[in-house]
Amino acid sequence: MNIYARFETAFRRAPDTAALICPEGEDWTYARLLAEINRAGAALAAWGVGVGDRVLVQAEKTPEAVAVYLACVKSGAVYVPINTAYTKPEVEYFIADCQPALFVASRRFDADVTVAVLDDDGAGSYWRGAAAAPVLAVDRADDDLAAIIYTSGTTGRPKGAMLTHGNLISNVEVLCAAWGWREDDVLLHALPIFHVHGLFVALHCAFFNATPVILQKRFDVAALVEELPRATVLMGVPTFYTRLLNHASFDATSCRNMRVFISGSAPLTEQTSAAFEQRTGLRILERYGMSETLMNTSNPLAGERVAGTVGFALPGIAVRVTDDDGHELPRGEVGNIELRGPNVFKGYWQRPERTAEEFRADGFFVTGDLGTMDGEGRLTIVGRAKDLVISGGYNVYPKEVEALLDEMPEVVESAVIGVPHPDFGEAVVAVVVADDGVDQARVDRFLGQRLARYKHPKRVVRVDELPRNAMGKVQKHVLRETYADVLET
Ligand code: MLC
Ligand code: AMP
Repeated sequence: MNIYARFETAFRRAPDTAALICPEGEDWTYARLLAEINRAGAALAAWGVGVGDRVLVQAEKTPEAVAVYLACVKSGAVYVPINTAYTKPEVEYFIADCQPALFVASRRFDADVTVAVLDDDGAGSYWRGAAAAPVLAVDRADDDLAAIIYTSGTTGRPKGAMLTHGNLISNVEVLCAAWGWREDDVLLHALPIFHVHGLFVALHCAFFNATPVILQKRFDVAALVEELPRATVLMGVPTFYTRLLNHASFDATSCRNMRVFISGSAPLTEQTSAAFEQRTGLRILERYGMSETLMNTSNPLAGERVAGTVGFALPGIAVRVTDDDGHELPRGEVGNIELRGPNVFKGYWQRPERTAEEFRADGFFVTGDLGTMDGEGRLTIVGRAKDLVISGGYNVYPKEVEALLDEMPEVVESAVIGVPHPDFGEAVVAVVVADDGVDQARVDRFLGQRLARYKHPKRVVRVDELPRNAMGKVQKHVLRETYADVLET
């Protein structure tokens, strides 16, 4: 079934309920949202988007962008959201890879693809010729694609994880039950809507129940604290929680109506968890997910939430910890986290070999995360087999940054690592073998038009040589230890 049909059934039952509460603009009821989805659907049709066509979207977080997302899914198109921070060369890669029928952008974009400008009422605008006639949701099978979410691997460029209607439906059903979603819940939404956390976890839970969403354009801690009293649920990355704790007026009173604070996308430290509980009396509920699999495990809503763990496998999802041959390890041992279930994606867009490499013969997906499971089935993530930095919940692939640094004429070689950062949990540092002239400013200038800002090294360290093992491989763990303190200010 088309997941949108499930949303629409809920929306129709609650036409007068606030859907999107916009502190910086006009609020939309669910009746208004339905009308805007029809308008966006008509616009998609006018732009020639058909069933199965990819719609690439790099848009600011607005109610209109939400309507475009829902209209894409409704019309059977495949929604492909990308980070608003990406530079032109990064966007061009996604255009070439997913071959969209339409690129919906917040601003004008000069490329060899049809571009609809979302926030511009002039010529070339997204809404051109869009009559708001209602149309039915296009029938979709569970196995049909709803979205492609780009994520990088350990090698090469970003790969598109193909998520189906069945993946999305099964996950939102499981999450609404696990987190006890209520008719009177109000979601405070400060995450970006181009990743699974903000889009398929947060928005879907609210839309499935047609409950209100306070849609904040971006994360701003003061604005968040201001809105908290009228919310019941917040979903965030750990940086949200450390910033809340650093905000003087955040206390138990701000949380008086809060039912649950949920954290994910990056490790929540036990320290943050304890400090949060001490300040508010509430224990953050941590869960674990990925672009390829949506949500996999969660601490319980009722029952003990153990800090430092990501809880139990969600219903219907099998989680195991294995050795490198895929054999399940005894409880308590550390190994690869593998998963199987209706939440697991269909494969990487147009990369069957890469897809095959990441699945076991019995259908388990190898996540690249390392973990251990206790006797009760609680999972703890202890590290990553993949070379990946998670900074403030954004993934940065060292290979991508290294490849660009190595293009600098003054750089002989480079190694990019993640080191502890007080705000982002972990952040990017580049260790380079290079001429004297290479410093932070020079690197920033070089990467400027080529790489999204959040991927830029927060510190560039110049060395004479990189540590290598007997095989000649750069020993990143040595670098991580050596430079562990460089960002702890
Ligand atoms: C912003 N900057 C970052 C950064 N975010 N640097 C490193 N890591 C980050 N995460 C940099 C900008 O480039 C800029 O640099 C400066 O910080 C200020 O930018 P900003 O946009 O004003 O930052 P801010 O709004 O404070 O953003 C921080 C943040 C944001 C934590 C709110 O990063 C965020 O929303 N993160 C959530 C990401 C997310 O949704 N992840 C889910 C992935 S899904 P300069 O140099 O220009 O000053 C997933 C699966 C799952 O992982 O399990 O959920
Ligand atoms: P992404 O590819 O952006 O979807 O990021 C997914 C990765 O985020 C996972 O493979 C984990 O490494 C990490 N992740 C998600 N949730 C958690 C969590 N609660 N604790 C630690 N890491 C997490």
